[in-house]
Amino acid sequence: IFGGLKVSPGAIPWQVSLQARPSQSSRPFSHTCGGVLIASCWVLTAGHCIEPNKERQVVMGSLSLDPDDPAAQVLEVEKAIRHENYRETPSAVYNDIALLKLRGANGVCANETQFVKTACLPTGQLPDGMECKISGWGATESKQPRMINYEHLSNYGSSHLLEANVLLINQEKCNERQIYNRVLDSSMLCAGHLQGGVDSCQGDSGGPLTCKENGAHVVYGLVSWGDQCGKKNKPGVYARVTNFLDWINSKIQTSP
Ligand code: 4AZ
Repeated sequence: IFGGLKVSPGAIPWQVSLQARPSQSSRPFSHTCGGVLIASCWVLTAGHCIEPNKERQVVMGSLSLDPDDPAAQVLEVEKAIRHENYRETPSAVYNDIALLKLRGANGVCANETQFVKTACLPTGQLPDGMECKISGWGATESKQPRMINYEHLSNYGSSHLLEANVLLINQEKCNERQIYNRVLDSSMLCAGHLQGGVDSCQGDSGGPLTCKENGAHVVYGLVSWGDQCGKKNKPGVYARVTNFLDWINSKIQTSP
């Protein structure tokens, strides 16, 4: 997170860290993406966070990702479901959404605590200009590396969960020539500050953009892509969760 502040304990209890390692490896898991807990056994993340042939786990309840944190809950990922129309081009990432089913027993995976809670799904579109919140362990404005090596995240990403407030940006405005020049479709939305400085960044992908809808925190977007981070006229682009409500419900309902 560019231009962010440290999150207080329990303030973003639906934030998870998606961690991966090569299949059949004994290497440690390392943070690769954010995610959002939407039910005890289900996490929403970005489609581009799902690489093949990885073993995955999620960590929740901990701001520092320290496995010795007594509030941390570590859960195995039983399966990862990427959207069937996920597509990456040099200019954009389309339908950038995936569901992770966590391993548990009798429909219980994550345990609700002061530090672990689900976020709600949105029910409709929210107004342009609304203030919403992003969070993650990704790259910050300081020490911007040329490339991020997640095996050494603490060198480049944030070792503490960070948050920032961003504004929802009008879709037509964000598709203007000087911003994203017509590459945005209905699977995306823009949020940020057109003057620059406050933004999501690499390592925040898949994590939440939450807004208040009728008093409830709803996951309105998932960190997806952007032209670098914190640049003027290059706001963050988020997967537009309202576009995928039927997809989410159908996957959760039909999963054995
Ligand atoms: C990335 O590379 C990335 N400023 C994520 C978010 C943004 C840019 C890049 C948005 O994962």
